[in-house]
Amino acid sequence: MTDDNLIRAADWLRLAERVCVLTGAGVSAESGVPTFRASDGLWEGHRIEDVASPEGFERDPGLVWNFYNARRANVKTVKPNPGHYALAKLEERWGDRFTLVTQNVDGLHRAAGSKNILEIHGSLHRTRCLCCAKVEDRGLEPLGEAPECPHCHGQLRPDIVWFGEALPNDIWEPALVAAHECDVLLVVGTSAVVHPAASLIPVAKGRKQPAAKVVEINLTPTEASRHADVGLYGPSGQVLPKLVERLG
Ligand code: BV8
Ligand code: ZN
Repeated sequence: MTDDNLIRAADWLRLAERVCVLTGAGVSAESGVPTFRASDGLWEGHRIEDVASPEGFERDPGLVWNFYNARRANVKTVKPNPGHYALAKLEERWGDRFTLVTQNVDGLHRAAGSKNILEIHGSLHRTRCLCCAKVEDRGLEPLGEAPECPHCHGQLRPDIVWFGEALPNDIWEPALVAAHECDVLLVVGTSAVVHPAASLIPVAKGRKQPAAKVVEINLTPTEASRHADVGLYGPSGQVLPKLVERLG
């Protein structure tokens, strides 16, 4: 990451009225949460359609609950890293004109103090009942292979958006607005492969003049890079604190 790219990004942020951030698994990598598409990716040993799709859950709910209980157990042992804390610090500067849209389900942004968070793919902490539809925050305790709803004894599923499922409107709409209205969009730690999350990036670029400035923070260029006005390449746990420091 070159200093003048950092300075450009900080200058754009300094002038920004509204800031939006889109994060992916890379922002939690330095906390010890495996990413999805790296060689040690999470999906290794599990086909997506078996563990992160409604069909897979229908076919073998026990396998899916084992997969999610293992992820809950992993996240229980980890802490936010300096990148999460830096984003919480940035939010203090803009308040409700700062929106953090995350694809992550690990809850680490909230643990680091971020407030205005849109968890567009749901959360490992929550379950949803297939019968009474009640959503509960169940922390990260193991829930066994066939947890029952405490209200109606119906079958529970993770409150997570699986492949082939629509994102919850009440979360996705505000994310679209935040991307459309922002002056700067930080795209942090995502391969920008999964849709519609990745479409937030061209949405920010496509809004009325002047188009938002897109800053990509990643280890390497990604699908997002072609929309980025600048790329800050390095571990987000190091780059984000440097950006906050530069902002002054
Ligand atoms: C939908 C919950 C329809 C699960 C997740 C073909 C083309 C385009 C789209 C599709 C297609 N075929 C199918 C689709 C649609 C599909 C999709 O996008 N598929 C992809 C794979 C092609 N999308 C869907 O199915 C969505 N729903 O389309 O519904 C519909 C519409 C209306 C009505 C009914 C139905 C639902 C998508 C949501 C799926 N759920 N998560 C779970 O988590 O258990 S997605 C999953 O991937 C995670 O949420 C994850 O966050 C997300 C994206 O991955 P990343 O976060 O980007 O992680 P990844 O490993 O890929 O990348 C990590 C990055 O970090 C890398 O770039 C790496 O370099 C970087 N990095 C690593 N370390 C660091 C770092 N950067 C900085 N610092 C570091 N230290
Ligand atoms: Zn129920």
